[in-house]
Amino acid sequence: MKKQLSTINYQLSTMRTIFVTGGAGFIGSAFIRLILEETSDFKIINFDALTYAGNLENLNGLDETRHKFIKGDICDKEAVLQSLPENSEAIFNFAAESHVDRSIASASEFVLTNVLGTQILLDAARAKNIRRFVQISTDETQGSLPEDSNSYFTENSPIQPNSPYAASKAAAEHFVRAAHETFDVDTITTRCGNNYGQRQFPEKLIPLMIANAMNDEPVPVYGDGRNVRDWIFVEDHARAIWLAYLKGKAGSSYNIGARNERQNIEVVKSILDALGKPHSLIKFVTDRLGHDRRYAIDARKVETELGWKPITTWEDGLQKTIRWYRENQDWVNQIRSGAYRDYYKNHYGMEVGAK
Ligand code: NAD
Ligand code: TDX
Repeated sequence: MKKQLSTINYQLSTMRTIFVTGGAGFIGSAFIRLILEETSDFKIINFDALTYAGNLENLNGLDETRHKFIKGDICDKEAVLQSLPENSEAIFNFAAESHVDRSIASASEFVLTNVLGTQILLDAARAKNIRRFVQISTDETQGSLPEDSNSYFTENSPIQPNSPYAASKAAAEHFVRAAHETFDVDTITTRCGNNYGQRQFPEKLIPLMIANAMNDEPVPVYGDGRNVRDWIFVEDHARAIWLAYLKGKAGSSYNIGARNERQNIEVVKSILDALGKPHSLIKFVTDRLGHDRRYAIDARKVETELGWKPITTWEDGLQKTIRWYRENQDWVNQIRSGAYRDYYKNHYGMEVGAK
């Protein structure tokens, strides 16, 4: 026993610390799992405010000798400074208000967390001499692409956000750039397309459709259902972020995508088919305001400069995702009660989860 403990102490002392914000959410928790599984010399401080989207169950089973959870808000400067160890290897900023529809209903929380919170972390990175700052951004900061064209978002596409969510993430990108240009903070910005996979909060398209369809409830499709999103399995995104951290050039941005464009209606039909549910569950509903038509990412830079390629195909990823939701109905049902039902009724004018 004594020997084991001394080995652990030795490991901790030689380990390097990374500070992950928003690690109790969908992508942050997948990222933490990946780092704990695929590296042996990094320990993680996971700093998360546990908003409606954060869930400690997303962290079940993690190696507690290498993962420490701290409940805290990135807008709380003192809490950030207290929790962030001096000379840490990196900050990975996943923490955000992340849902476009909620930003249309009320944008202030998005400005606070996504903009002010990012600036507080940038200041903390300077104060604590952090080696690298990785900002997890989104393709949505680059606006919307025309349909049926060969246009793609590249790292040089203009930043022209359309939703309040995207505007807040774009503002954060600008502050990250400013920290690099003005203070020489070593920054990396990643811009990814639409993620799907295990543990995604069922307000986003894919988990919402799975949860409703599993319960034989209508699946709401906005507008004509022909908006296009470029889908990537969450673990492939997490791997790209890690490579961008390890190999990226200071001050650079990296657009991450798996070359997997799909119309929403096609995605929804695939989910219903996989679950053996009828297409009659599809209910076309009022379109989202300012609904971006198409996102599509040119991934050549991450592929060539970082040597990254997605591993999971759309077919495998969707199957894995659906299997996870089927096997974790308690996780889903816990979320689809209380505040979620109020949100759903208010947004869609329909009830879910009431059985
Ligand atoms: P999510 O909503 O599932 O998780 C966000 C997490 O951040 C939650 O755990 C929440 O508790 C935490 N959080 C929110 N406000 C906080 C605050 N003030 N302080 C500390 N923690 C706070 O989001 P996600 O889908 O995992 O997205 C993670 C990041 O990736 C976001 O920055 C998002 O903009 C970006 N992104 C998401 C996608 C996608 O498809 N989901 C695609 C590209 C980029
Ligand atoms: O009920 C729905 N019906 C519907 O048709 C919902 C929730 C969505 N949709 C449509 C809107 C979009 O065209 O599906 C598409 C995907 O919607 P979301 O899952 O809300 O994602 P999106 O708006 O594309 O933004 C996502 O990708 C980029 C994430 O939410 C962001 O956090 C990320 O930055």
